[in-house]
Amino acid sequence: MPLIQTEFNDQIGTIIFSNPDKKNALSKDVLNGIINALDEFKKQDARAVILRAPKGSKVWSSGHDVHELAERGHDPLAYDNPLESAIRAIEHFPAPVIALIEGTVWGGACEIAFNCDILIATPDVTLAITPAKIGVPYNPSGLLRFLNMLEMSTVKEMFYTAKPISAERAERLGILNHIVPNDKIEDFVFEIAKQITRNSPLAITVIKEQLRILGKAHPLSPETFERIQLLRSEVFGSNDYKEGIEAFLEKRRPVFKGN
Ligand code: LCV
Repeated sequence: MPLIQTEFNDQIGTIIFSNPDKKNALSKDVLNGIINALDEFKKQDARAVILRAPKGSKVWSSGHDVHELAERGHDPLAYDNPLESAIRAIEHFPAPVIALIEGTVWGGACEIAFNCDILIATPDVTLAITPAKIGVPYNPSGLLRFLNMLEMSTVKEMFYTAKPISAERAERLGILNHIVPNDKIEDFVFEIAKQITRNSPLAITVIKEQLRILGKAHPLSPETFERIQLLRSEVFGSNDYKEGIEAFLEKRRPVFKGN
């Protein structure tokens, strides 16, 4: 199956990403494929986009491709990282992007899904935020994205434990817009997308951009930003970060020493 398949019907674009050997991990090729598909749909004036893994996936996505994470001493989630670029492509796409989620969602894939405009999932879905499991220092814009959706206490629990939360809890927290049975989710998502295409695309584009700007209205002084970056460099320069990746690749539990 190709990494990216696209469909375009009734002004609705569908992007099906897959990376079967790595549980749909978001490799740079998958991420660039999503970005290119969005560019194509923009040219076709898509009024809504559905982002999904292949039907029946047990793992929606296992997150960032760990093999591609930057080595120790380099920022694994820098501004130009393909994951960050794909997230911005979703945020800046002029029409709503709907995440159709089946299966488990891990790490950076949570951020991709959370940045979609509407999230619709099947009951078996779980969501896990995993940087602490790998020793990755998350980036400020990523943390802010989660803080825009969740209470601080929930963000802290999800980041500190790295444990998956259920679809039912995610809906209660406001992460998921709807939980729909597996045999009904495609029609349900397409119906919502069709409803969106019946409304004013210009109004929706401007409302989406206003919400993006207002959602980020957290002024940071340059000094504060620089301090955050220094803190992050202490992590991505650490032995723990190196150990987190090595442990994953060697399929063993990491032994973090806090340095
Ligand atoms: C590369 C993989 C991956 C993968 N990359 O199947 O958000 S952050 O900051 O944390 C960011 C850095 C990030 O997103 O990091 C990645 C976070 N993701 C995770 O922690 C999930 C890692 N994956 C898993 O826990 C398991 O693979 C799940 C539970 C998803 C599925 O388990 P299952 O037993 O069904 P395997 O673990 O056997 O995986 C099958 C193949 O996919 C590769 C994995 O290395 C294995 O490859 P081999 O067949 O060559 O051994 N794989 C899985 N996830 N993120 N490769």
